[in-house]
Amino acid sequence: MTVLVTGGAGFIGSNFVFHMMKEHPEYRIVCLDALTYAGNLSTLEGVLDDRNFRFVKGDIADRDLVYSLFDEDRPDVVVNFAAESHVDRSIEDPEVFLRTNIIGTSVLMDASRRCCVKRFHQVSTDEVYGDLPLDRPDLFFTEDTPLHTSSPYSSSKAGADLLVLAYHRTYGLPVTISRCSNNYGPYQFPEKLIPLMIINALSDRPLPVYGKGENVRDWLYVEDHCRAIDLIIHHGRVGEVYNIGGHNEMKNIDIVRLILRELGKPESLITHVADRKGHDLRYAIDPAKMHGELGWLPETRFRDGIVKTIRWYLDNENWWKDIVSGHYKIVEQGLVERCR
Ligand code: NAD
Ligand code: TDX
Repeated sequence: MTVLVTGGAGFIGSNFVFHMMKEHPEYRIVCLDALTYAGNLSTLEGVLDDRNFRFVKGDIADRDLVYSLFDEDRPDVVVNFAAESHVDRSIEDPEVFLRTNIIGTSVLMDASRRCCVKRFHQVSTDEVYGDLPLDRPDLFFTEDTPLHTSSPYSSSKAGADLLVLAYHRTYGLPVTISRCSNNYGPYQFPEKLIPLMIINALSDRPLPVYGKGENVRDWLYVEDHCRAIDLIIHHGRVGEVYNIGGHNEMKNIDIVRLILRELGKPESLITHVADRKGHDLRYAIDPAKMHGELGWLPETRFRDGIVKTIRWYLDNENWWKDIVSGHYKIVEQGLVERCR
């Protein structure tokens, strides 16, 4: 079995590569990643020489490259993590989000049709449902919640989701989609809330909280997300959407305070800054379908996961310091050469 993992040099994709190589050592894993600012090949250094692993640097929207990769590697399953993933960047400059997240997904699906892949799995997000009000804790996103996006990022992900379902209906492509809540854990790029706050706190720099910090996210430890996708590609029903998340709702300000407490740093580092434009208020997933059909439940409670995550950033200073200094892009060329 050959699994093509796109975006495998990013946060969730790399954790998924490690998960699959551990759980399915007989599978061949091919990783296609453009190594944008968010891709870090050093993350995958430990598996680059594994004979069941291949890394290819390339853009999912590059049709010639994608077709020749499919012709060479004949993937059975495609799991598409590759995306522009940061909401704030999409507000500054939407275009690359449309190209990667929508056009890139369609190119991958065209290649998947040509090669008759057995499953095309699209990694989507709960942000396609828009947001929920803060004063209605009884409301959750289900798979039937209408798409109602707020940012260029979430709109591009919703556009991709619609295309994926259209390829299923029109061409019979065997697709599944997962819509997950906010992930946290090792190897998350330090532009996202949790790693940014940990790193700024460690460096005694201000912690920029948007607005009052009252916005709520439903946090999932990344390994729980990887386990869920593994289950969906093996046992999920073709044409279906699965919500992944697990009643771990937290206000941003409470997370920031918790991180400061764990690191023994003062709350005076918190700096309230201008709110994000169009800032979604609350995300909360109802994971009943994942649980009922596939027996999945999150295993890591937020309290344990955040402590593990903080410990990981403390123990892996070189990983994030290389990103902060830009050194990770200097060592990248040598690593890419090693993969040829
Ligand atoms: P990330 O930004 O850490 O990684 C994205 C990876 O995709 C990077 O390695 C990057 O180099 C690669 N990439 C970007 N454009 C590419 C292109 N054109 N061709 C090939 N590779 C390209 O993102 P992440 O947080 O790991 O998210 C992975 C996926 O999961 C995304 O599709 C995202 O929408 C989705 N998701 C993320 C979260 C979250 O909390 N991080 C939650 C739900 C869903
Ligand atoms: O500096 C910050 N200050 C702050 O208050 C940053 C970076 C964020 N925030 C707030 C905005 C959000 O309410 O923290 C919350 C989380 O922000 P992000 O880490 O940027 O995540 P979010 O916008 O919720 O989107 C994430 O979850 C869904 C991922 O980045 C997406 O890829 C995923 O689809």
